[in-house]
Amino acid sequence: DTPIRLADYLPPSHLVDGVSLTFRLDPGCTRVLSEIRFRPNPARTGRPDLRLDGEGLALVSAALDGAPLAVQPDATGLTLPGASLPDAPFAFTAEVEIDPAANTALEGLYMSNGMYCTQCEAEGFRKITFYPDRPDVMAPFRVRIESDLPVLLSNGNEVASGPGWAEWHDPWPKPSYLFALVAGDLVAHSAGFTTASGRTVALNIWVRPGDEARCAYAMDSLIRSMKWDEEVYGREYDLDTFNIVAVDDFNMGAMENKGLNIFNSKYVLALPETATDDDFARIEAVIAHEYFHNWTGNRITCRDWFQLCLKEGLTVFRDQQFSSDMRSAAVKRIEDVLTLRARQFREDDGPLAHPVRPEEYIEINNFYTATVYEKGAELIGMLKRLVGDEAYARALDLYFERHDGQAATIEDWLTVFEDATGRDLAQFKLWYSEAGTPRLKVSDRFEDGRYTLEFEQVNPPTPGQPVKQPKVIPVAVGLLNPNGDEVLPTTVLEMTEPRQSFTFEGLGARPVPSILRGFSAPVVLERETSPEERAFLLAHDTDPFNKWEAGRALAKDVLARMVTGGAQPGPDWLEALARVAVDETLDPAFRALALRLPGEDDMAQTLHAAGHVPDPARINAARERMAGALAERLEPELGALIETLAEPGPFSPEARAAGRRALRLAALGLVTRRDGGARAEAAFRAANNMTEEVGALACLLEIGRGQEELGLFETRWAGDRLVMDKWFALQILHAAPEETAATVERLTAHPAFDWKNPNRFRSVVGALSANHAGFHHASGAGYRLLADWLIRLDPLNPQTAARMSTAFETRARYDADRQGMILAELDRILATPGLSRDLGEMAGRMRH
Ligand code: B3K
Ligand code: ZN
Repeated sequence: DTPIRLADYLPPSHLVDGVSLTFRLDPGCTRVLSEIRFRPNPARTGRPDLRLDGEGLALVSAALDGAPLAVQPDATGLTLPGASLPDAPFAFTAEVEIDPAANTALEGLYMSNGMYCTQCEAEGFRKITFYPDRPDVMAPFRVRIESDLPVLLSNGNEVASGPGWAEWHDPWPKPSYLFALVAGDLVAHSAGFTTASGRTVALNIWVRPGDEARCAYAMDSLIRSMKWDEEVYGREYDLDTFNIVAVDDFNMGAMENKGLNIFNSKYVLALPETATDDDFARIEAVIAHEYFHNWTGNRITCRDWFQLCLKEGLTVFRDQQFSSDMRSAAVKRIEDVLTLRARQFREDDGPLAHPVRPEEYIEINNFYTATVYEKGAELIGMLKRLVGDEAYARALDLYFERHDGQAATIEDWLTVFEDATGRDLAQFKLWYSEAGTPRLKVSDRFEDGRYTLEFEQVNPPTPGQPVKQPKVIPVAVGLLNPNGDEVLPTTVLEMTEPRQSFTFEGLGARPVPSILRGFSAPVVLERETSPEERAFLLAHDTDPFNKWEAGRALAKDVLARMVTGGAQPGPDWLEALARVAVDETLDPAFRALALRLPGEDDMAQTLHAAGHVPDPARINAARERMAGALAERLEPELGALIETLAEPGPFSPEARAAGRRALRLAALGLVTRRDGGARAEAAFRAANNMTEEVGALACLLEIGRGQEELGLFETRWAGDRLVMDKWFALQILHAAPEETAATVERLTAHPAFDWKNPNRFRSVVGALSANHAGFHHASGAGYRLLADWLIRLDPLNPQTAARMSTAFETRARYDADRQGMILAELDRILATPGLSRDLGEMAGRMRH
């Protein structure tokens, strides 16, 4: 498979003025009739060929301006020779046959529980009909759907319907990847929204009959998102209808198709009894994310797939802003940084590292990564910090004004900021082109009231990029005096050189620095800091992120010493944490985050970066001892915490109540290590919401108990797919390292293990690699099992198989035995006959 390169970009040979599609739906044999009105692109000369993408299509007939065409498609499409095409607008019509029932890859038109649905991003439209399936070809679509199913949906507004058919028109020119069609026996949870300019919009969330009572939270999130985008970005919705459909079989979270978002049902359906607080928070974020794409992604789309971060980084940034406004900004920032480090720093550290704007790919679906999304969002955050809030708002207005209706590039985006602010962003652009996480080393000195911070940035090599240039790094800094008062409020230092120092005058005593406040840049901060200083910042820092970070760093230092030297957790950390745990002036959600111990994968990454070879079993054992010591130290306080945090009255999904539940469950987890599970058993039985039911069960499983509760849970929830996904995942996530692989084997033999359903597959096979010590068990059983399942899934669903193969990306951290076993599994995958381009690319990159 040959790579596609950014440098090879050519504008399309032809533009499309309009598309009409007719679908005669049938599970095994759907007919798709298309009429595409082409016009030569004035930006291209010399009568170039017109290439239409098409895969797995049985061509019935084709015609050009009504005259039958004898064309022979090849494996990936068909070419209409330029010399044979009119030098003026013309219509290409075709009729093709496709088989949605046989489509297990869940890309293109497929079926899920008797319902038809589509997924076209990135290149699924070519599995529906012949078309220039590239995002820089934008056109208005008309769609006619013929089917006996009661609900027939497509993009835009419904313009006509009758028994067995419906017609839709989307007036907004869009690329084919935003096309969508749904047909099924569905019911709607409906509401209305009036935009700022007075347009009324019908809102519908379409679900399977029986699920309509589970849509209220998603609808509420949608309405809040619509309002927020008007208030904060001045962006209104632009159609008469906004439809969301929940689908059980879906490769990812959701899809922003114009006016017809299609969602994995886990990001729509929620009741207090079935969804946890984390589920509610994710529903809110994903609903917002897809809605926000209407402007950042749909009205302004990407010129080509190398520009993916143009829409994804910006839209993630916007959904993060929204969630911080709806919830606690401090807690949201901490959670986002935890995810960034766990997924993106990990990616940047291994063989899959790539720039936020990659320069080549084999399969574009492999580039919907933490780097493009989460690091992409960090770049927007840095840009905003560098230019200031007011200039950011002006630049965004200019971006919407200048590029509405266009397929744009990162250059366009940065030019908007340069024009709006007069700033040169040439150096900033390196963040888009160079992969890897910069290391920021800091040292300081104090003389005669002058305090100097000295920074050095190191940009480590990544695959294909041995040498890097210095980046512009916004470093938000504050200074505290020794009694804990802030003597310098947050100030953004702009680092542009490899080495740079900043001096602060007129200080009475040596200050304690709080560096990289709010995590102002996606870098690894390296600074020798004493436990006392960390404890001081945990107690006094006014920046909530750095306050948490100080506790985190303290815990990681302790855990690292325990793993490498077998030490016991010292009183510094225990006392500092005990104070936070009972400090009623702090948000319970923050206290819960402070009590969460560093994850095992995170520790392995940290130890590896510090020059050690991480031993997963030792990390697991040390973390257990650490939790045990914390439980012992906090024992006198835990009972009261659990009592006082109990929420009286009906369940509320809002952040305040969720934070209290999170702290209460953190305390329950610790108490369970002291009381043998008595309180967790009682909490499980008393639970009236899924957060506490599953939380209490996890506490029991963590100490090797909970078998009876697992049985009760299964009996209660056997009919609920989303809840049963939790039942599967929990047992694997909390299995002892030596039992993890066996647990997976047992559960994959369970009759409810429907491995063709991506959610269920992820809840079992994904949970395997999320259990660090279990997956990396010295026997290699975890590696073998994962490879077995990837090889089995690949022919059916290459996208999901490829995504889950990233469990192997951390190979280089471990000892020679483990590395050898991982390599053997990658080789076994690569030797599989008929391996997909998706999994082949991933395994190949990880092999080298
Ligand atoms: N744009 C989609 C992701 C499509 C993934 C294709 N493999 C969802 C989102 O980011 O909003
Ligand atoms: Zn997105």
